[in-house]
Amino acid sequence: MIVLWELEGKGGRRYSLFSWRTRMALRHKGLAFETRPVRMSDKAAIAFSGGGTVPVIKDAETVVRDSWAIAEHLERTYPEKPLFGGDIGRGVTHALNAWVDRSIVPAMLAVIVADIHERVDPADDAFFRQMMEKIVRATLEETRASRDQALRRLGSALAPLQATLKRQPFVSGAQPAYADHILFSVFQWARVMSPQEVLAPEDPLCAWRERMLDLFDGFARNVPVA
Ligand SMILES: N[C@@H](CCC(=O)N[C@@H](CS)C(=O)NCC(=O)O)C(=O)O
Repeated sequence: MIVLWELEGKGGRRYSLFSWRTRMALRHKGLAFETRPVRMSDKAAIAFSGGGTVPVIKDAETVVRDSWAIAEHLERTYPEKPLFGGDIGRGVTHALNAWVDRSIVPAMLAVIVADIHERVDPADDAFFRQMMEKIVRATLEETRASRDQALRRLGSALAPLQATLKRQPFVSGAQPAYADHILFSVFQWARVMSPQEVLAPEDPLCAWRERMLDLFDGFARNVPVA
């Protein structure tokens, strides 16, 4: 049985966006797993991994930290139901991973950071505020005041994906793969922690998000959300 360490917020919400990549990858491979909730400020709980971030998995005796390293481990160890589709697919998916992390994650964070703060474990309250205010270079209160602007910036950042999903049902083509799980993690993060709708109903990303929520018997749909 694989064990996954991930963040837990109020009401049992599992809100680590990077851990959602791992959750989806595990279900994609059809692998059973158990989860261990950790608090963001409790680095001791994951010190065994050699780092201070989640996701971390333990697969038999192997400990792997970092969502990309975990995806590579799963692909190597369980080649059935591919996440990448070969070396070229892995390379292109890695490029998408970097682009989503540098363009889409910060754009989404600016929209939802104050909502996330309201839903983190109370013991993480001060830690979360301090870390995020440094990252977004504004107070949480200021981010609320500039939300409309942040939503417009998010929409512009998503334009290449809107164009892609007008032509094909998934980022990876006809079927979902890890590239879809990478992008989906950002929307699931928002869904779990913020009541703010971030997509217009006519946006092709909206129908794609529904398709992703339907995967694996509604695995991502049926969790505590904002
Ligand atoms: N590149 C890492 C990023 C992981 C990451 O930043 N995780 C966040 C939670 S979503 C975390 O643990 N943050 C705690 C901290 O930075 O102190 C990955 O893909 O796993």
